Amino acid sequence: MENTLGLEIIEVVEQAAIASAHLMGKGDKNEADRVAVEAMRERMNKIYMRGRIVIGEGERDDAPMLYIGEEVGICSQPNAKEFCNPDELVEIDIAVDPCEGTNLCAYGQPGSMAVLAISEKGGLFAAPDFYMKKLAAPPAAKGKVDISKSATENLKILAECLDRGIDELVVVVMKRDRHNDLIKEIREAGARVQLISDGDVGAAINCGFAGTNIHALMGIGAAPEGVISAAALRCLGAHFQGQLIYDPAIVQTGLIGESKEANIARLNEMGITDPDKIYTAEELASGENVLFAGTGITPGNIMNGVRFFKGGARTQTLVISSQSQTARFVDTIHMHGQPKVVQLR
Ligand code: VTB
Repeated sequence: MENTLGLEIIEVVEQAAIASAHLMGKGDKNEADRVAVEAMRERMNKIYMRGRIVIGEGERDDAPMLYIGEEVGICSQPNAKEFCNPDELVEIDIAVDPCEGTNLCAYGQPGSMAVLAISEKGGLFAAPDFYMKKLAAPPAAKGKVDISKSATENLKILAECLDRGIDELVVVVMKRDRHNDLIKEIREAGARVQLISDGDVGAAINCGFAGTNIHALMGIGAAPEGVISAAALRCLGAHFQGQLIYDPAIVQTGLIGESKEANIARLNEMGITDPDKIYTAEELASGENVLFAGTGITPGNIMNGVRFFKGGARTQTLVISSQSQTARFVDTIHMHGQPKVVQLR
């Protein structure tokens, strides 16, 4: 799965990021998302693979492209019979978020990325469009911090694992009313809080690398993106746990319906019999081979955003692979114009 597919997957996220970056700062998040979806799908459909979207833009009826269940790859194309032998190809599951942090992109703020995770069939949890309580932490704290413990307890454990004072810890939390108590508790415990407006995938990934000065992600974000974060953190050997949130008393807006009972029924229908289950990174991204790829749209902590120049663009992509046990930063110059201009900036 790794070699040529890996390279092509890089181009998938690069193309999505370049498309969104054209709309960076234009104030239109839907358009920034739409162009990324289109670019991602177009590039994906040129890959000689049998891919299936398990996490995408939503249910088929709501999303015209990259909807859940959509078959992608050249073999899914109408004229494919002539040159594709599906029996020769492994089936691949794909989780995508073509423009993670659409607001960040639309308002020119740091931290938006085009991301995806792939695995062999069945290797990624098909998370429903619900919310998810998340806990991400560095490898040293893997399996030691626990989402069912209080933030205060987890900060003590984290400080021990990282051999530093609680006051030397930085916890990323999304700035939402639902997190007011959590933020207060983290501050009272002595740690520092980095509030972000959006984009918890990037924040989670930062926890997997030493030197980012981000030591944990806590709080509630979207569930599908939780799987993509889990894929990256699993490959990095870092800690990730997620628990679905279905109670509208906890998250009042957005993705979930207004009745707790109806939400539970919806989860049951999807085959989730224990809605309170706490999932580990290894359960959310359980495949033998898992690969994460993300290209910065706007600049982030560990990656640059897309930089345009006359006739081209330069991108930076992070590819993390469980198979080769590598985290690779890929720096690409895209030459669009004629005559070609290759600028090192
Ligand atoms: C967004 C987005 C995050 O969760 O906030 C979303 O910025 C859902 O939360 O990166 P809200 O409905 O409160 O905005 C993420 O998409 C990913 O978890």
